[in-house]
Amino acid sequence: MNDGGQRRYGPLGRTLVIIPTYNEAENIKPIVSRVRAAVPEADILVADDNSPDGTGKLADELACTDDQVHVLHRKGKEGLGAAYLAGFRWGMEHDYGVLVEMDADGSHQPEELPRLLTALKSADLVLGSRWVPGGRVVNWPKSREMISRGGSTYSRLMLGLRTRDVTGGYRAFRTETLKGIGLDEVASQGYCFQVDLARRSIEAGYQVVEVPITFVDREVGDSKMSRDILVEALWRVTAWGVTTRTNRVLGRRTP
Ligand SMILES: Nc1nc2c(ncn2[C@@H]2O[C@H](COP(=O)(O)OP(=O)(O)OP(=O)(O)O)[C@@H](O)[C@H]2O)c(=O)[nH]1
Ligand SMILES: [Mg+2]
Repeated sequence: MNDGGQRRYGPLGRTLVIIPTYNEAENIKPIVSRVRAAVPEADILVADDNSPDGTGKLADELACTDDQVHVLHRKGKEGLGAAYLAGFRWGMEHDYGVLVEMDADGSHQPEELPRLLTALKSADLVLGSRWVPGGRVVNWPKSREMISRGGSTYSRLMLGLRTRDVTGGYRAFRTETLKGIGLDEVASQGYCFQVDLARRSIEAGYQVVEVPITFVDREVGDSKMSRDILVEALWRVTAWGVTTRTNRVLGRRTP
């Protein structure tokens, strides 16, 4: 927990990079090989939701020839949040000390992961951040940037957070942090899953730091961004904001 920077952090332990996939056939092999090259000591878990394009089968082929690559086959598309929760549980059962979130489409550059892991030596959660000095986005349409920046700003204001990039999905958690925030109560499915984990970690008093990243827009494959995902994010963040404020007024802690 955050005690004014006085806390001593234990060793990180083994790292598991969790990559959720839905129809990422063109991306899965390149991303796995980039992670293996950038952080050779880390293991990888591909959490595939039975992608119709055969991503799961391609991941199995990688796992057959590399015992640091694992595949979690899930029965169908249930959203990013559910895939990560299943991946986190798998990582906890297998005693990893660090659980990393990374997209399959190359937006989160594996070559930047060592910097996130170095920062985690003295933190509970490291957020790869597009909106701190040194962070940036490459090739993103202005409309997407506005949605993302707007989502972060709205979430920060509603939830009273100081974090600049609350919606980003390139993160490194100490496993203890995820155990401490109570994953059983996390119901968010789409992108607000990321806001949910960030606010829970901050509200629980964990040391959350942002490290600048260069986010690169996907070059191949289709986006899973949808109107439903945005609507879910908007109503959940608004509901959390109202609850947080009400609890502050009543002097209660937000669950
Ligand atoms: N297992 C699983 N993975 C998902 C699901 N939805 C998205 N993903 C994966 O989550 C990661 C992020 O999804 P993206 O579609 O890249 O979302 P985005 O970055 O906002 O959209 P883009 O603009 O297309 O990059 C990718 O690796 C997806 O394959 C899902 O329902 N299940
Ligand atoms: Mg993407």
